[in-house]
Amino acid sequence: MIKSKRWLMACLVLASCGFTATTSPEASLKKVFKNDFLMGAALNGKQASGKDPEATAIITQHFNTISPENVLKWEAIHPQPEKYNFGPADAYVAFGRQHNMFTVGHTLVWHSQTPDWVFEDAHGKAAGKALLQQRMAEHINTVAGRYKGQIGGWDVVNEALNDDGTLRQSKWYTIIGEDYLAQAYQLARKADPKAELYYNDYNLWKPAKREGALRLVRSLQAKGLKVDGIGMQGHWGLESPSIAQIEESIVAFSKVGKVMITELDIDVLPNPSNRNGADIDATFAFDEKYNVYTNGLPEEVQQKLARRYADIFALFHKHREKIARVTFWGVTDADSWLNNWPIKGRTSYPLLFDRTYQPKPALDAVLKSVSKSSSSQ
Ligand code: 9MR
Repeated sequence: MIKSKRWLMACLVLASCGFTATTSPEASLKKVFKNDFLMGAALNGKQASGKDPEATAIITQHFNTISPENVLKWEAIHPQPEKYNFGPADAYVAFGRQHNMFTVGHTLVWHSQTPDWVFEDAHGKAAGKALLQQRMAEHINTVAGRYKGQIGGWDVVNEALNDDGTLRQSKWYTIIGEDYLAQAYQLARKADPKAELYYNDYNLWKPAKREGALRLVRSLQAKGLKVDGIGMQGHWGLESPSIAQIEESIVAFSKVGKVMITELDIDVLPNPSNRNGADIDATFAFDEKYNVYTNGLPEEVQQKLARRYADIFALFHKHREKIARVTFWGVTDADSWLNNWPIKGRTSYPLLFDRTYQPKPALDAVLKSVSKSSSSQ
């Protein structure tokens, strides 16, 4: 392959020619990390139903765990009070069984992607506490019960915290009160006693939110509830959070249970408001100046992304005894939610495979990060 002048310049600056986009055909993330943690990806509906054969090839070569990007969310599986739409979720679970993968459930109780009717009574007024509790119970019993023994672990409650560590004033909270959290874990345990039960959130590297998550999980465990671990969503940037900030949370969370890096992707696009995390409501109007790589990612940015992934995976490998699973939020760049957040219609590059299913230098970086971490110890 003929390298561009820009690439050569980048090599000179880096004093090395960096990571390459070609990896050996046998290279496999799940094999490289087989003694360390599970490696996973979130699947969209098309992938979960096996209708994206090129994605299936990547998934089966590299991953041994899957998460459902959307098919198990309330609005998708339970759109109306009496109507469940199990088809796509059944296909997802069948995909996991067919390929012998640890199959994650995401998510039972969340403030987002939950239809309005859940929080309303028959007259369209705010539902009372008893009605909402009854709905939560019916939903968890039905969904977690249906996949009992097939889903290995559930994100029981997703994103219950504000960034300052206090509890989010979601409708769950305002109608039921703080107790909705304990009830959700109790119901999930009853519906599938053997499934692992997690708490999952974004921005958990922030010290106040880290403390909030620890307080929450410890308080549930103190009530005798089963919470097996914390999922740290990895919606991170090229520079932030720092490796030290991520590390502090991994170490802190390992004291209360398993640590999982869920929803990993690295956003390389400019950030209109220094936003971070994954607050779905924090969106901006489209502006071309924030959509800077429509014709491909410049080589120096590819290399920067690869180095960022190398540093992150060296950290994960260093803490491999604490980390149970690392899951990317998507398979290829074309699938990523970051094409539409925080601005709709952008061309994003957050994952290890490009829009044509080809490996990026970032894949090479992750595959090589094990030796980097081992040699630095
Ligand atoms: O990736 C998901 C995207 O397709 C959906 O439109 C979006 C809607 O809420 O949810 C995305 O996934 C979110 C995940 O469920 C929870 N953490 C933040 C993720 C990114 O928004």
